[in-house]
Amino acid sequence: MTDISLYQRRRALLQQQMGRGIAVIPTAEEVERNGDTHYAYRHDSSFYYLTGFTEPEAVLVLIAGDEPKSILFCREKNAEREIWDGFRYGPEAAQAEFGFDATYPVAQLHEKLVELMGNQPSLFCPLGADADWDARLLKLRGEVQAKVRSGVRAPNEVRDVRALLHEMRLIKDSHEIAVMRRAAAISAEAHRRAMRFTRPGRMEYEVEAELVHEFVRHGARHQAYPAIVAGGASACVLHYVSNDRKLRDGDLLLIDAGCELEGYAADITRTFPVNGRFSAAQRDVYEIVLAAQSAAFAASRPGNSWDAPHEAAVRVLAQGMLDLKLLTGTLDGVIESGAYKRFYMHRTGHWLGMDVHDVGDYKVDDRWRSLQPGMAYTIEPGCYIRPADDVPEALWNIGIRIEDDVVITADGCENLTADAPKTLSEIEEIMRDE
Ligand SMILES: [Mn+2]
Repeated sequence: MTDISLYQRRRALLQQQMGRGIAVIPTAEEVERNGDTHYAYRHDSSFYYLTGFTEPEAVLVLIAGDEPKSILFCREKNAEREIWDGFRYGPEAAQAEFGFDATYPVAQLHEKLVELMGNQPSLFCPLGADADWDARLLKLRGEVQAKVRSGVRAPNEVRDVRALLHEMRLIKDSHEIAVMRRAAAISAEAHRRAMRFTRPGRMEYEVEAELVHEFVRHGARHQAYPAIVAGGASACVLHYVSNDRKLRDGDLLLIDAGCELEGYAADITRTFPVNGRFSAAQRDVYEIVLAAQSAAFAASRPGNSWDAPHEAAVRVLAQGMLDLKLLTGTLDGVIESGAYKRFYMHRTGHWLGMDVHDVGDYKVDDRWRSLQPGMAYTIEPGCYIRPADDVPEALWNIGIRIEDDVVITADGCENLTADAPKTLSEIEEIMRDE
C-alpha cells in the first residue's frame, strides 16, 4: 500500500515554500539502449520524492497560493499496451491511489498547462536539467503571453524548483531512513557473501555476480551504481568497472558496491586480501585508513561543519603517509601543501539518498554547511599507492578504501552499514569460515 500522506505532506511543504506560482516537474524519460530495447527504466528522484509514482511519461504540476492543487499527468489505461508492457495506473486509479487533486492523460499536458499557467506570478521547474524541457516550457509560456489582450498574464519569473527540493531532500525523514537502513543491510550482506566467496583464481566478475545475486534475491533489482570489483593494481583506479581480471594470491580486492532499494541507494566499500590473510604491508596501510575512518566518524555530529570529518580523516592519513615514508616533512606541512593528495585524491564523503551522490549544497554562503540530524552521507577515506621510484616497493599497488553510510542523529551519527566486516580480525575470520 502506498502511504499517500507521506507524499501529500512533501507536496504541501514545497507549495508553502513556493509561495505563489506553478511548478512543473517531469519524471525521467525512457532511454533506448539499442534496437528495440531500453535501459531499465529509472524514475526521476525528485519526481518520485513528491509522488511515489514510478511510471514513465508522467508530469507533476503543483499550484501554490490560496488554493493549492496537486495535479498528475500520466499515461492512459491501454489494454493493448498492457498486454505487452504490463500494468499502468491510468489517471483515474492514480488519483485515488496517490492522492492528487486532479489527474489527466499526459497527452493533454500542453493544452492544460496553457490554462493553468495563466495569471501565475512564477513558474518553477528544474531549470537547466533538460534543454528540451526548458524550451518546451518557455514556448508554452509564450503561448500564455500571447493571450495578454484577453486579460491573461504569463508568469514573469522562472525559478529553479530544485533549489527548494534539494534542501528538502537533504534532510531525510523517518520513512527514508528506514528504507536506507534496509538498503544498507542488504548491501552489507552482499559484501559478507563476496568475502566468503573470494579466493585466488576466481574472476572479478564472479565476485560481482555474488553481489548482484544477494541484492536481487532481497528485491533490490538494481545496483545504486556500477559495482567496482578491483583486484591488485586495479584498486588504484578509482572508477574501475571492467571487473574482468583474475584474482591473484597476495593481492588485495577492493569492492565498492551497493544496491538500490525502493528508490534509495546504499554505498559500501570494503578492501580485503584475496587469500584471506593480510600481509604485513597491507596491514600497515589498512590500519591507517581504518583509523582515518574512525576519526571521521568521531567528527560526524550535529553542529560540526561538513568538512570536519574530512579534515579529521586527512590528518590521520597524512600522519600515516609520513610514518610509511611515503611523504617527508611535517604533518602540518604536508596537509598545507596538499602533498598527501598524491595518495588520497578524493574527499571523504558525499551526500547519500535516492541518488548515490545525492542532492544538496555542501556550502552555504561560501561556508561549509553544518551537520544536522537527518543528513545522510558516506565516510570513505582511502589510500592508493602506485609504483614509483620514491615509494617503498613493499607498498606498490596497495589501494585501500573503507566506506560506510551514516545518518546524523541528535547526538552523533548512526552507521547504517556496520554489518559489513571491517576490522582486520573480522575480515580474516569471515574469510577463514569457508
Ligand atoms: Mn561513495
